[in-house]
Amino acid sequence: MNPEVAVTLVSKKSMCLLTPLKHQRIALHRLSSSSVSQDEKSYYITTPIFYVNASPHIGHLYSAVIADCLHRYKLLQGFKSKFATGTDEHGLKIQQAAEAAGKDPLVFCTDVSERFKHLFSCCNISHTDFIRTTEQRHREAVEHLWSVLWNNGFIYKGSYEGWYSTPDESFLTASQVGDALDPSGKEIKVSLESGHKVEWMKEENYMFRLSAFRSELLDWLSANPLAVQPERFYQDVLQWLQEDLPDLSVSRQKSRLQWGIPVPGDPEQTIYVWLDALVNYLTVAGYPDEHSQWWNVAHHIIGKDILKFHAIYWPAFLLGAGLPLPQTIHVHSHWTVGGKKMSKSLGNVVDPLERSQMFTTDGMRYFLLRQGVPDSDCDYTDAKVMKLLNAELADSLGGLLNRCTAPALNPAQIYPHFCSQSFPSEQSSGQSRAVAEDYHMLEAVKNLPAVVEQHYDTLHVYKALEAIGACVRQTNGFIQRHKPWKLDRSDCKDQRWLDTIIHVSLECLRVYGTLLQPVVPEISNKLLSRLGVRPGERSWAALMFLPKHQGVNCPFEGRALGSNSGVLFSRLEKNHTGSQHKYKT
Ligand code: ME8
Repeated sequence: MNPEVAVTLVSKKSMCLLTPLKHQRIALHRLSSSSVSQDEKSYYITTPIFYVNASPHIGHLYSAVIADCLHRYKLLQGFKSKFATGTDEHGLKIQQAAEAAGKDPLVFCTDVSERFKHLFSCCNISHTDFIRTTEQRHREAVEHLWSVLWNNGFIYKGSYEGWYSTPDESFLTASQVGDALDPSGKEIKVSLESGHKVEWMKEENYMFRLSAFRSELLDWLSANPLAVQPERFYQDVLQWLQEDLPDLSVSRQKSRLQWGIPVPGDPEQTIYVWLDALVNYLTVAGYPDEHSQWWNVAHHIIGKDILKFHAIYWPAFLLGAGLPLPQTIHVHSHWTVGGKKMSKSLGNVVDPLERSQMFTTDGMRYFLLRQGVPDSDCDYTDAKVMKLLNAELADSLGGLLNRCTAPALNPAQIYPHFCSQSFPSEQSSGQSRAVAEDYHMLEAVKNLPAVVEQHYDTLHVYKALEAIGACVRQTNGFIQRHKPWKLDRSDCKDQRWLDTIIHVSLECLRVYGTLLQPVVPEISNKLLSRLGVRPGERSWAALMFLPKHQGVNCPFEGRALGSNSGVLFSRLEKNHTGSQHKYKT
């Protein structure tokens, strides 16, 4: 045990229960894996619940957009999907922020929580549940889980002495703490990971027997190599499990922390905010009532800053309560600004609401998912957003739609007929007008859904968008190569070839529009509506590309295009007004 964290056992009520419980837990594991097939078509995705001590920034929106993308993708695949987000409202940090604002804590929390809700609704975040930890249903879930852990012997009363970081609401060992100077030049101790100030604390409180779970956590990780993704974060967790794993303090004295859920049966103690917060995932699943339909298929999206809480503490709490573990913990890296972490004191916080008004909601969603890489941090600039959106959404994708639907090339405004002689399914001479590159393009677009699916599933959305972008460029190249505007419309062979070029290009656009729905729902809707693709024809199952090449009737052939509702994505222009950069579409 770490010498800085001295734990004195006051109650040993529980020690003898370990062996039978281990059997019970293993049995529960089996039960949960055998119920996977029954829940095959259910999916449950969560974001972290966000602290209400400050307004949302692009990092928060990023986590929500990733989860929203996955939720929409699963719905398109025919899953029943639950998507939870919300706000984390208890704890010392919130208590102090409310005090500083001179507000009643609940009023303060409601205020900031509403700002998150507003942002999410403006950005088309289609969560099915928004949880606040101050809700009664959550309190019941936390109290229940606490009682189960207590009854199972994993909570005991002890005394904690060690470092605590209020901004992180986290306990730290001596090796996680370093020296630093505060702005006035005073020597202070800080968390090496977050850089936040830490304080020495000594208190009698309740401890969770975290140390008892090391081998089970290792077993879980080795049996589930994809439980924590990407791989580098999985390795971090394994590394932490090699280090000291002291028992965890799971309550604070009420005299220090009033803003929280009291320990059941001991109102002089308040439950530790992280235990409280993590249970939100169970609350939304229905816990303590029937929850297995969702809990057995739970996937968490988190930032790298809260990995230890999710990949060590949370599974240990669940094991202690005999509950199944989450299927996947998807970890993403951070957005920085000017190479630095966003912070109020540096004045570099990027307001997501303002940016989504500047660049449009879909523009912002696209940028975050196209540029954000789970493995490494990414620096945000407005100039990058403008350049990317102009190139990929306005010019490449928007330009392609424009070309295929322009009255000059498509005067009848229909999904034209495909001519198999002009573009046979196998490359051949004869009357074929198609060349080798055209067949390469068809192959790429045909394989695209599988490629995108694989990248969405592993949350490498940027790779999916890269693959779609490459196909869009190929389709633009296809049109450029054959210059349909130069064909002689009075010649029926030329007319058939022109129709075929447009038909194939619209088929490509239909695939791109369908695959892009989870990322840019409004743009995709506009695109698919313009092509005349009906709402019931936009699912993954309806994604057969160019059916005419597979000897199947194409339901779109000859159908009228949808009405023209303007350009797909307007180019963004930079307006210099004083030192401010403004963007307009
Ligand atoms: O930690 N880049 O809440 P929080 C990308 N309440 N994502 C970022 C980010 C950045 N710069 N900054 C924050 C808490 N995030 C707890 C969570 S869950 C049971 C309790 C995102 O408001 C990222 O998902 O500090 C990170 O993990 C989360 O916001 C932290 O939000």
